[in-house]
This record gives sequence, structure tokens and C-alpha cells, in this order.
Amino acid sequence: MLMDKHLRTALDQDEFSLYYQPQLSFETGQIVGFEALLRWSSPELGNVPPNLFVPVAEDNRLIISIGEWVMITACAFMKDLHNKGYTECRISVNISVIQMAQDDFISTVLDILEDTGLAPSFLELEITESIFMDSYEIIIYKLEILRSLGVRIALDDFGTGYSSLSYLKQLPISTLKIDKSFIDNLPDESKNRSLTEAIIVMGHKLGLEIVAEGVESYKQLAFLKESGCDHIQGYFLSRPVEESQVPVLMEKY
Ligand code: G
Ligand code: G
Ligand code: MN
Ligand code: NA
Repeated sequence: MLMDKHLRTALDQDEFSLYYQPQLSFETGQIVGFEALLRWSSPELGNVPPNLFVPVAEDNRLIISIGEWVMITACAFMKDLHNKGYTECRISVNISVIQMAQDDFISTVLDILEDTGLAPSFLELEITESIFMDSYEIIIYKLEILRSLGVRIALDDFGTGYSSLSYLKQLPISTLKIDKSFIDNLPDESKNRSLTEAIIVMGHKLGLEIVAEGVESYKQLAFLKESGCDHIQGYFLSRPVEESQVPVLMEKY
């Protein structure tokens, strides 16, 4: 397959980059973190979105080396931001189940933290329900070790068919990311309004931090603030930006 072939050389040829999307805290009105989002600019195929190439990279297992590059790059970026004086900012990285299934996943994460000098509590791993595919007991165990060392764990796309309440019980998570599909038609749609409010209350009772994803309007922001949501992420604040634009955002908020 064409994409498979070009993916094999993409890392060596420097075709990947990371964009960063800010998360704002209602409590402080400041940016508390960024989600790292992978971009692939292929000379042959053009810009290929991650929802197209990540599944291919999972099938051919390139996601292991690509994911390692993502984590190194994202942690180095955040350490650099700390050095610029923004010492409280966190970085969230999307992790594939294929990466977590590797025997050396924990040592890979710890090596990257040590090499970049980033403290564990400033790294958040975003996971989805797909970790329940197979050998999930080992993966949960690995997440528990990382969590005990201070690394944060976020459950991504929460509330969709892909994640359920039983995961909240089984996973050592610190953050719930409410899926964009719940946020889209707030505050007009009454079922989504109730569900969002209930997720926030439930999450807080479990001691979790709540992030709303895909916030595109002031109306959504106002509703989420009123409902006690902790953080928001979405185009209303900023699209994902390249690294050079991050200091501009830090000054703006
Ligand atoms: O950035 P965008 O909205 O196009 O992301 C689309 C999907 O790709 C999202 O589900 C996101 O979690 C996933 N994605 C983005 N960056 C990464 C990455 O570095 N690793 C993995 N495994 N998935 C990513
Ligand atoms: O699955 P995950 O939550 O990791 O995917 C995040 C994706 O959502 C990224 O690809 C990002 O570009 C996209 N995204 C972030 N904020 C918004 C938004 O406000 N609106 C839309 N349509 N997409 C968004
Ligand atoms: Mn994500
Ligand atoms: Na999501």
C-alpha cells in the first residue's frame, strides 16, 4: 500500500511535526497545558491527517518509533517552555495501545523524562478505550506504575461509544476529556447539557480533573464555566499551533 511505503521513510526524512493546542483553566484564566498533535507532511502524498495514517502506523507497528519521537519532541518542547518561565505548564500526548503493549513502555517513558529533564507530573498520557483490546491487565498495571511515579493519565473521547463507566473504575486516571460531540450543541441541546453537567459532577466526585474538548464558541465556554468544568480546549481559544506560536499564546492568556 502506498501510504505504508511512504510512512516507512517519513521519520528518517523528518516529515513529521507536532502542533500544540492550549488548554485553559477557568480557575486561573491561564493556559495550564497543551495537547501535542501529530502532523505528517509527505512530499508524495501531501498533508495526511492522523486519523488516516495512525491506523496504518499501528498495523505496521511504525507507531512505536513514531510515538517515541512524539513523546521526546513534546517533552523537550515543554521543558523548553519551563525554561522560558512557564514552569507550571503540562504537555498531553496521545498514546496508542500498540505503544503501551511494548515490554519496555515504562522505561521508554522514564528515559524520555530523564533525558529531557521534564518532571513526571508535567506529562499526561492520553489514552482511549482501545487499551481494552487485549492483554489489558498488563497495560492497566503499567499505567498504575506510571501514575504512582507522578505521570498523569487522561481518558480521551470520554462519553462516546468507545469509553464507558467501567473504565473509570479500572483505570488509574487523573483527567477526563469530555468528547467534542457532547460539547458541539451546548447549551441549546438539553440532553447534552444534562449529560455534560452529570459527567462533571461524577468526575469531580471521583477526584478527576475535567477537560471539555472542541469548544468553539463563547456560549459553550460560559455554560462549561457555569457547570464547574475545570479546563477547556478548542478552536474558540486556539487551533493547534506550531511551536513558534506558543509564546504568543502564553502572553495572550
Ligand atoms: O489533530 P487531529 O484532530 O487531526 O487528530 C485526529 C486524531 O489523531 C485524534 O484522535 C488524535 O487523538 C489522533 N492523534 C493526533 N496526534 C497523535 C499522536 O501523536 N499519536 C497518536 N497515537 N494519535 C494521535
Ligand atoms: O481524539 P482527540 O481528542 O485526540 O482529537 C483531538 C482533535 O480535535 C485534534 O485533531 C484537533 O485538531 C481537533 N480539535 C481540537 N479543537 C477543535 C475544535 O474546537 N473544533 C474541531 N472541529 N476540532 C477540534
Ligand atoms: Mn487527544
Ligand atoms: Na477526544
